[in-house]
Amino acid sequence: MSAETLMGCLRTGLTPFLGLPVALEPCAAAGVVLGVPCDAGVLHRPGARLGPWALRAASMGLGTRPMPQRLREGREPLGPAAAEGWLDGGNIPTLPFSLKEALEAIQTTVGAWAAFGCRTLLLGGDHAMTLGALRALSCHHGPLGLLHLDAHPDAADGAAWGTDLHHGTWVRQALEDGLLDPDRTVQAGLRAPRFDEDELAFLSAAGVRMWTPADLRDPLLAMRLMEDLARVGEGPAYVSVDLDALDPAIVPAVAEPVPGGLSLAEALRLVHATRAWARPWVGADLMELAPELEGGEASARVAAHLALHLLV
Ligand SMILES: [Mn+2]
Repeated sequence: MSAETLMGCLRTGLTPFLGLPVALEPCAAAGVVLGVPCDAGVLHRPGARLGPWALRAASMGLGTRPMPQRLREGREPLGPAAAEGWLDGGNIPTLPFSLKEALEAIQTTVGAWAAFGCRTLLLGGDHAMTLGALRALSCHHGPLGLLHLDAHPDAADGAAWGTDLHHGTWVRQALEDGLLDPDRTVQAGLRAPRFDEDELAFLSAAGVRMWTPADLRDPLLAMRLMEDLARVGEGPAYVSVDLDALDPAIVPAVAEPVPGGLSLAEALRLVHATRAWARPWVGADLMELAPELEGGEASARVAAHLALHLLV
């Protein structure tokens, strides 16, 4: 965000994400940021419906060029600005009462922007909402590769709650419906205790690569993870970030915090690896920020920084 843009935001009182120009009707652009103010899929601690406002507020006044990881004798100039040519498309009009209708609205809106060649970044919203974007983008691009950062594998079936639509099921749904290419699907940050082995068995059988935070700290395993990650980008790909992938010490305001998560540096290492992909990701999201829970503002700031690095 330039100083001029910041002044403009202060003057109008409006806070588009990173100060981007606002365009509520789909049109041609490099990409579009869309809020998803719905958490109808949350099991325990709701509040992610307010995520888009917190994420936009946390992006106020951020510079547009993330610092490089190293500054070597002035030879490491700042890279290109993040979100160059992007728009803030406002929030997708999701009804707060119906998960099914919310998913339809997301699919329609994301599909309309994708038809103009726009990449999309969703600001969640709970993680069930990702399914709407995957439905829309797989229509345009075919089965998608997936980099999925999360404490949970999100591959439950309908058995536990009597419905296969909630924020813990979307990966299974997407795989079963052929929206994802399982050979190019990688999950990292997994660590939540399990009730049973069902989800992991399903994902293993599908061929999904699953990695824990501890794996990232083992040089050999981290190298294999990076090889898996490189394969994700061999075709059109999606990057989905459940903010609970990060450690609750830095991101406590999520529905299901699990201790022992990724540091920001570790999450950024994974995000930076996507820049080596042959083509940029076609869609991404930052999900599950529930800003009314304890630590909301600090959590939102971490999320805004992640977004900045994603958008370079
Ligand atoms: Mn999730």
